[in-house]
Parts: sequence; C-alpha cells; structure tokens
Amino acid sequence: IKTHTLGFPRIGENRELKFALEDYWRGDASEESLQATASTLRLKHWKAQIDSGLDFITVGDFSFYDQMADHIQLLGCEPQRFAFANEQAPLQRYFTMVRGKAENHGGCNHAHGSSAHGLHPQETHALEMTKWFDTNYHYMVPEFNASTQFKAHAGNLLAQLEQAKTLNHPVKVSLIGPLTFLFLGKSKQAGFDQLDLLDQLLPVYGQILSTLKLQGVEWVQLDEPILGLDLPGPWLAAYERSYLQLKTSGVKILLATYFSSTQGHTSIACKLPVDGLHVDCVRAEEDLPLIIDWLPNYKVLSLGIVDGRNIWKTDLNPALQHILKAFDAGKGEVWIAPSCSLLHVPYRFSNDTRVNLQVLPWLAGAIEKLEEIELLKQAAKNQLQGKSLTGALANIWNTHQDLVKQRRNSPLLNNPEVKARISSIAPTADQRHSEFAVRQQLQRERFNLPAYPTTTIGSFPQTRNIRNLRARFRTGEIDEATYWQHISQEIRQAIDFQERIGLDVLVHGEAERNDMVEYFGEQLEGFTFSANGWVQSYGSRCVKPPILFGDVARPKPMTVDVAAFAQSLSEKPVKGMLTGPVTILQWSFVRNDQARATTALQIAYAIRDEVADLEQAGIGMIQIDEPAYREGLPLRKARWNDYLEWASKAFRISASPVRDDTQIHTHMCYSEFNDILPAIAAMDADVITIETSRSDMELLRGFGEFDYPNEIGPGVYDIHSPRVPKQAEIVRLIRKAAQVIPPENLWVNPDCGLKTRGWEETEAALTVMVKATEQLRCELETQN
Ligand code: THG
Ligand code: ZN
Repeated sequence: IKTHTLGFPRIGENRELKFALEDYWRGDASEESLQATASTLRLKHWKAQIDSGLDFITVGDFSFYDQMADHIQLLGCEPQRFAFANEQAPLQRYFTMVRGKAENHGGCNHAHGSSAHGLHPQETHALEMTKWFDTNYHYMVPEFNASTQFKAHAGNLLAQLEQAKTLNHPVKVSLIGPLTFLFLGKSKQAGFDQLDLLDQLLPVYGQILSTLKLQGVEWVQLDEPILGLDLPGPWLAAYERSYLQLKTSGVKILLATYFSSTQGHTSIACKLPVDGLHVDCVRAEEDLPLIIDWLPNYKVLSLGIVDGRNIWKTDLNPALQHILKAFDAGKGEVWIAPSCSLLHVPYRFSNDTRVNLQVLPWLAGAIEKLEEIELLKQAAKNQLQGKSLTGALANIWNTHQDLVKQRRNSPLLNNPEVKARISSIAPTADQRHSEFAVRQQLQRERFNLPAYPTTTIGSFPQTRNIRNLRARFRTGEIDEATYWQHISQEIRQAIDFQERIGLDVLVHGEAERNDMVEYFGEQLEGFTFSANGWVQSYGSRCVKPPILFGDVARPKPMTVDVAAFAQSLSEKPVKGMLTGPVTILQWSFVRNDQARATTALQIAYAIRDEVADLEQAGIGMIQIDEPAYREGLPLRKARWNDYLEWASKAFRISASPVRDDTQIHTHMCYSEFNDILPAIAAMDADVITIETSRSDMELLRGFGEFDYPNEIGPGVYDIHSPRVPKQAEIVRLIRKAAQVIPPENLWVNPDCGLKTRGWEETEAALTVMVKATEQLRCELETQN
C-alpha cells in the first residue's frame, strides 16, 4: 500500500505566495525574493507530505498563478498574439500571459485618464480565465489555431524536481494529461478543431516524460479529469493511441480521473496502456465496483477516498472497507489518496482561531487530510495481516471516529422548525401571484421608468478607505456606532454620485460587505467561519468559503436597515441587494450529510424572509444575485435536469413572497447560458442582468432565439478592465441588443459589479453609459 496526494495547496498557510506575488507585481520585491518564497513554500509543503508519512511527494503542482498556464510554457505554445521576443525572460512572459499588459505598463492604479482614448496598440489582453470544472478555481485558457506549435521547455519543472530530490524521498511528478490540456483550451480560429493538434503535442509530452525518466522519476501522474465529462466521440477515441505513444517513454503513468463518474468511459479508462488509475471514490463511488472488476490486477489502483473538495473529517470505516474490497478482488497494488488535488481546501484547520469550537474538531484541511490517509494506510496494513490497530494509532483512530459520530448525532445540526418548514412546502410557495405580463404592467405603472432604464449591478469601488474601515471595526479599534456612521457616509456618497450622473435605478454600493457570500453566511445560523481558511480562486486571489454545518435559519433581518436608509436618500428606486441560495451553496463548504438540494431550499427560505422584510420596509426592487448558477451544473448532462429543477425552485422560493408590483432582479456573470436558457427563464426574475460585452452581445443571441420572456440588462461595457468605453461603442452595443431583444424589455448596465474598479474610471464609464442611453432615447422620440 502506498500513499500520495494528487496536489497540495500552493498559496501557503498564511497566503505567503499571494503576498510575495503582489509585492513583486507592485515592484516592491525582486524576482529573487519571489523565487525564495516559492522555494521555501515548496520545501515546506513537501516536508509536510513526508512528515505525515506519504510514500511519494508530489512535484509539479506548484504554480505562480495557474497550472494550465504553466503547461502553456512547458509545452511551448504561448499564443503568437503576445509576440514575445526570444530574449524575454520566461517569468516575464508568464506574467504577461496571465495578467495582460497595459499601455505604458505603469501598473493598473494610475494614469487611467489616458485609457479613455480607447485600446492602445500596446495593450495586450491576458489569457481568458474560466472555471476549473465545477470548482470555484479559475484556470487560464490555452489558445489554439492551425499554426500552434509545441516545444518542450521543461527547465522550470526540472528545477523543481532537483529541489525535491534534496529531500531524499521518492518523487511523483504531476502533470495535466495531453487530452485534458487540449480539450480545455479554446480554438481561436473558426472551423479549426484543436484535436487536430494532438499528433504534434504527443511527441512533446513523450519527450518530457523521457526526460523525467532519465532524471530518475519512476511515476508520473497525468490528470485527465475530462474523462468525467460527456466527451465527444473523437476525443474518447484518441485516448488509446495517445497513451500507447506515451508508454514508449518508459516512465510509469498514473492516469488520474476526478470530480465525476467516468460512466460510459470506465472501460476505456481501465484498459488504457498505463500503469495505474486514480479514481475519485467520493464523487464517483458508484464507479468503484466496475473499476475493481475491469482494471487489470497488475495495475495500480489509486483510491481517492479522502474528500479533496470538502472539509469534513473522513468516516474512516467505510473508507477502509473500500481499500479492503480492492485487495479482496486481487488487486496487486492499492494506493490511497485524496479524491482530487487538495488545492480546493484550506491548508489546515487545527490552528484556526475563529471556527465555532464545537465544529472545529469535525474539520480537516489539507494537512489533516494527509494524516487521515496515513491512518487509513496503517489500518489497512494491519487488517491485511489479520490484525487490528493497537496503541497510539488505535487511540487516534478511535478519537477520530468518535468525532465523526459526534458530528452525525450533534443537535447543533438540527433545527426542527427549519426541517418542518421545508418538509411541507406549499405548492404555490415558488410562484409569484401573477404571470410576468401582469407583473410587468403593474411594475411599469409603479416605477414609470424611461426607455432603456439604466442601473448598475450593485457594488461600487472597494476603496482602501472602506477596507480599512472594516478591518478597524473587526479588530475593535472603532466601535459599532462609529463604523456605521462611516458606512452611512459611504452610502450617502454613492447615492449622491448616482443621482448626479443620472442613473435611473440606484444601489447603495455595498461598502459594508466583504464578500457577497461571506456577508450573508455571517448573519445566518448554521454557518461558521475560519480565520485563515483561504482557498485560491485565481492567481493571487483567494476566497474564504463559509462552513455550512447545520440547518440554515435567519435569526433577524440582514440588509433591511441599510436598504431602507439608502432608499430614504432618494426619490428614485434603490435596489435591495441579496445573494441567491444557489450561489451561497456553491461558494460555501456545505454539509455532506444531506442532499445539496435540501440545503439550497433551507437557504432559499432564509432569503425569502429577507425579501419579504425588504418589501415591508418599502423596497420596491430587490436583486437576488446568482453568479454561480451555471457553475453549479453537474458535469454530466444526465444530471442537469435534476439540478436545474431544484436550483430554479430554490431561487423562486426566495423570490416569490412579494407583491406583483415588486420587481425582482437577478444577475449572472459570464458563462455559457445558452444550454440552460429554459432553466434561466424558469427562475422567472422580472429583470436579469448578464455579462455580454466581451462577447460583443453574441451571448445575447441565445436569449433572442429562445424568446426570453422577461426583461434583460445585457452588460454594455467590460468592468474587468480600467478602460473607459466610448459613447459610440455603447450605443452600438445597445442597438445590437435591441435587434434580438424587444427594446421595451431592455435595460442598460455594466457587465458586473464595480468593486474591483477605482472611482475615477467608474465615474467616467458610467457617465458615458448614461450619455449613450440618452442619445438612444432621443432617437426613439424623434421616431415616434
Ligand atoms: N466570492 C466568492 N467566490 C467567487 C467570487 C466572489 N468566485 C468567483 C469570483 N467571485 C472570483 N473572483 C474573486 C475576485 C476577487 C477576490 C477573490 C475572488 C479577492 N479576494 C481577496 C484577496 O485574495 O485578496 C480576499 C478578500 C477578502 O479579504 O475577503 O479579491 O466574489 N466567494
Ligand atoms: Zn457578475
């Protein structure tokens, strides 16, 4: 029996890598100092693996930004559009690819005035970023076209290997497999299929594997998580010949699948000419009997039995049974591992100072998960010799299992009122009183908005001042009254600003919120929070997912005071701002002792009560954001319907207690909506705002073809860049939108929230947006 991990969190226990990167980018630290931090972190993480008893340390999971981006360099396929000079240092090229390059390269915090003149020829967009499967981690998307070429650049990887060798411990190298790498990239040329690049790519992989073998590496883990998707036939068909070719390198290959069942491709995965197969026994437990049956006994079976996507201590008994079953079936070599890379969980919980003390002992971060793996190995070894654990290990095992049992039976998990409420949902609870057409009429009479009403998505720039304010309140430096006095001031300024530039529907700006999920979790029962449980989201950016451990209830209103105060400052409607149940679910660590659908419904009721209270307080428009609605979609299509049914129901439950003339908004960020449009329509929000400007309104076409029935605000400018759009550009986008959406249903707004932007460019951009709208209204009047 051997133990390993598919990958380890790289940002550092105290986000050392994040701070080192940001210092370096800001010009406050040298490359040497950045490299030194990276090197120290790698050593620390490998030592942690050795200390907890793993048989291999994993090399290749470190990255300065993202592992897919690393592979773009490893495989020598930096997109031609970056036009790198040969002499340019790889690290510079790397950061240009992942972060883009602004004109003058002065960083992003000044000289915004100059960007008002439009795209500078020297401005280079970063690689696109997109969600890694159904996680909250984003990877950088490789770009392919017919002239893409590959070339091995393994220097970086080999240097890390050399560093690992100083520890004198067996090494396993982890890489993304060739088919997954190609599949997750994007063809940038119409009609070009990136699968056509496979034959060029394979020799480069072969060369890298041979080099690793020469360097004394016995095992390479090749991640092929796309085997858990509904793969197109030609991609599936390419597996066998690809791996036959890679086999000639002579290095042993562990093919790693995770996140989802390989159903339909299980036999291919089992029969590939590789030396081992890793299976996710948490997400794809149902595959295990088949795999035990079909995987030849001479191959290594790596069992991913410790959940790499969640933070609960593993119930060791059933996990041990899985291991023993594999041995019973005659498997020669069984390895034990987390289900997937530990990238998706915090470093550790044992030192945390904030988690509810009753919940804390139930949790396992990356470090604690390695300990579980070692414990399972010792128990399995003993069992195979007909013995059970004794001494200290037996004590650890028993204590661990007591905690697992304690959580299962804890009264902390149960709130009978919440359970009763969702066990008897009235059939009309998820329905508005009247159909949309009726509501629309009443809302038009009530709000009397001009054509193409203008609004924003909700957040305004989170200035240093606001962050400091929250930090000072958190540490007790200022008291609650002082804190709210300052926040009120921020809200007042936000309202004044919007009145001044002439927006029609206002927001309060969200100065009081840290994160759109954390903010609500902190006020709900059933959640707890860590002080330091950071998980990488993209690059140096991290999130601290709330821990949802029990039945969800709302002890008291969460946003009503702020919303009512903001509304009192203006005659115009000010939207009440909430986060939707699916997004709260998706961006939290949620309980694994009940169905996600049930948890979502509980959250939905908490939001529903908030919606009702907002309406009571005179708020006429309420926005319930669901940016994670699309990413919650299961990886296999066969499970979509079930998800979409409960997800849209959860949204409707939260949105439906209101009168017909109360207007419900929702917002979703950039995603492929088109395949789930019926489910988006089924949410029945009166207005949806979506991100469309980067796709030049192409995303909107689907809404038009589908005849999306309700009102839509397609984003008219990209908020991810400090660039200020020109009036003519926005006019053009609105006209384009009006060709597919009935103009009377169109709203005008930016793509997304503005919290990552500065005030200067925000004011400039929104002013242009209002001007563009006024121009179109004039044209409408002259037509009529
Ligand atoms: N909240 C949560 N998840 C998310 C987003 C979010 N996932 C998708 C998307 N938005 C990810 N985007 C970001 C953008 C910025 C940051 C994190 C994720 C960010 N984080 C701070 C950092 O790393 O410095 C930490 C913020 C803090 O101190 O709380 O800036 O909005 N849950
Ligand atoms: Zn958004």
